[in-house]
Amino acid sequence: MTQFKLRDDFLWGGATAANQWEGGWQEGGKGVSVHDVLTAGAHKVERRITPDGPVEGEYYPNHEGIDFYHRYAEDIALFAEMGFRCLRLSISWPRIFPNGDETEPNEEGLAFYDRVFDELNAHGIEPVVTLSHYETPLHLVHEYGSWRDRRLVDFFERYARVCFERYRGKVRYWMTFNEINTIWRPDPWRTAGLLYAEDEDRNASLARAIHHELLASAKAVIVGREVDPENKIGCMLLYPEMYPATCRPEDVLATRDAMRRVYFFGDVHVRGTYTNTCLSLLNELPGAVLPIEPGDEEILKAGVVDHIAFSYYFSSVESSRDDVEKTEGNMFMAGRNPYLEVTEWGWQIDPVGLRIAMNELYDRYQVPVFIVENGLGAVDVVEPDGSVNDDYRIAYLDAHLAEMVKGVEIDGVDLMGYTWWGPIDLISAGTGQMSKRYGFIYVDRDDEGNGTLERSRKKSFHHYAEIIRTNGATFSTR
Ligand code: BGP
Repeated sequence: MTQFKLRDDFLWGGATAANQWEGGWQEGGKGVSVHDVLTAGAHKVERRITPDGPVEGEYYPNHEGIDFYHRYAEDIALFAEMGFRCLRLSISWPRIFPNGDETEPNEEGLAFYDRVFDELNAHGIEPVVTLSHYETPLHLVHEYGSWRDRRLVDFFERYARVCFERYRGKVRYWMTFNEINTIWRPDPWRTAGLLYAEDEDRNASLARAIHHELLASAKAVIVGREVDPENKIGCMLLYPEMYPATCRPEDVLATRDAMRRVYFFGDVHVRGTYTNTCLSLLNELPGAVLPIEPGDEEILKAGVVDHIAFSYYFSSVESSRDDVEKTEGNMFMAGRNPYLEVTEWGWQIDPVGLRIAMNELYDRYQVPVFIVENGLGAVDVVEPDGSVNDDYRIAYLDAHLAEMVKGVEIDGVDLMGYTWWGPIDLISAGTGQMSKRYGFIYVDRDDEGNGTLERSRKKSFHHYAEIIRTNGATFSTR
């Protein structure tokens, strides 16, 4: 009998993104990113984009984030106290190439991440680095129309090479684009710097941007391997589990059709080619032509990833008819499932869906998978004694980990690790709020930017530390 178990080097940790926590938006020579022009939103309200640049009188929460730029040593010490084996973080592209199209990188930006990676390594924490987490330099949007333009492939390749060379030996785990499949959104600003003009042929632009991002991702993988064959480089998908609303075959088909938007990117990244799944989807979009040039197909083949990283927050229900009630979801609206509860932000809580998702990805691709985002955004109450008793966060974590361990111990999924989203409170990507808190560490800051930024441990901090210390033993099925 084969005994499946969590890897001995299972990567327990947390996940963050530069734009949501660093702050220092104009320090150290950093340029402006697409995230720096997103205003704060409100409860369940998306943020507005001021595409030409920050506007006087508006509040841009990412500009200061939670000031990780200055407080990284203190934050890393807290992660070390929890026993983190890894920390997922992103490099801000405009910190390294402020405009994106320079030929020489910004030394101050590079030096900042040297300090951060050195600090992590000194604590025995593996950096897990995303090269592009919603941080395209704004200049590339203005000058080139962002990923519509093929020149971005070269800019990204240059940026990736600089990072791989500079951090060789300090970083071994990499991801190219965060949630690359969110480009299907009607307004893929964060993911691809695209804001469609009214009269624009959207399908044509979308297909161009998709191909350019995939090419850039493959080139980065090729370069990363060339610089250091020890590098482990993955893609990163937003993975919503999807269920048919009923057992009507048409609903099952509608579910499969909706999942093509996820598998499109998994297929190219792992199989190195536009499969029938990808092409059948494009065929439904008049004008969507992939701008494939000679040599591109070889690049996609050579640049296949080592593993698949994914975010998992919610599941959705799909129907072939327009008869399913909708609720909020991460980046996309979801079909409401009457069997599930929702978070305060309307995201459906579905731990079993995580086990199903791991299995689906591993079945389909047979490369290791890595859960690099999962978490609960909730309003926390600070008690008069300063404590935060976030039992709801603990319950969410435990329920998901229990299913995750089943996915490994019973189903045999090869899982590299688990990084909780936002182990320290940070700016919400979707709403720009601070009050949508994910952290095990509380940060004193509100939605308007008031507060001391002081850090403190929530109840869940001690809980997660114990889980890591025992390598998830309480969830074992044996
Ligand atoms: C993912 C992003 C993260 C993060 C997370 C939670 O889509 O990769 O950057 O923000 O979702 O979403 P939110 O911050 O909107 O609650």
